[in-house]
Amino acid sequence: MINLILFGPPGSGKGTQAAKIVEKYELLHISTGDLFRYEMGNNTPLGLQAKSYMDKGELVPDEVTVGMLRNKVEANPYVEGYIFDGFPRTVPQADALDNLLAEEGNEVHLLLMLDVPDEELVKRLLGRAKVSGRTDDMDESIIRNRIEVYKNETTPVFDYYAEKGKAAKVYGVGSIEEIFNRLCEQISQL
Ligand code: B4P
Repeated sequence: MINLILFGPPGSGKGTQAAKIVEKYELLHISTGDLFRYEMGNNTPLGLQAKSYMDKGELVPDEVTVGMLRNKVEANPYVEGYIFDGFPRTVPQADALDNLLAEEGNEVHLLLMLDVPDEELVKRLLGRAKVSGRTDDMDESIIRNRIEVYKNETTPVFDYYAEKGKAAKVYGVGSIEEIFNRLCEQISQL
């Protein structure tokens, strides 16, 4: 079993690379962003709650996010491993994930961080807005707030796993295939 976290600022290519990793390693892909968008699309109470945070570029509160993640993991016990995309985004979420996996005698094996400069992130997300219709991608000030939230609230998660010797940084600029190869090189060292 391999359990990976794909980590990085908004627009760093987590969703893009997760799709390729899932195909190669046959892992279950769990993206908290996708789960929230699914709930929003169905106008569920959880979706409406998440929307109020996502539209401003803020994080959805930990208790909401962790509860939803736990449901998804517990509904899929017989898998080759998980790739967590966009989760954990805070240290309490990282603690919750470690505890959840430990209940099954399992653990996170590696966090892979995609390192991309801010200006490239803004360019990519404004580009994605034209096709995705995502409200959180349309306004540059909201994008910049998401990047700030990442720096202030999310980067400590990298240190949390780095202290355990379970984190690697990968340069996230280049072709999708080049970046995928860099990620695979790290995974192959497990
Ligand atoms: P997410 O859905 O996780 O989305 P993201 O960070 O915006 O995007 P990602 O990094 O996956 O980018 P992608 O591959 O699509 O989060 C959205 C929101 O949900 C958060 O702001 C928050 O409110 C909430 N949320 C989610 N998880 C949460 C949690 N755990 N706790 C609290 N709140 C949470 O790539 C972006 C663009 O770049 C695409 O257009 C792509 O085509 C392009 N691209 C990709 N690779 C490229 C490359 N190599 N070169 C050029 N362009 C590239």
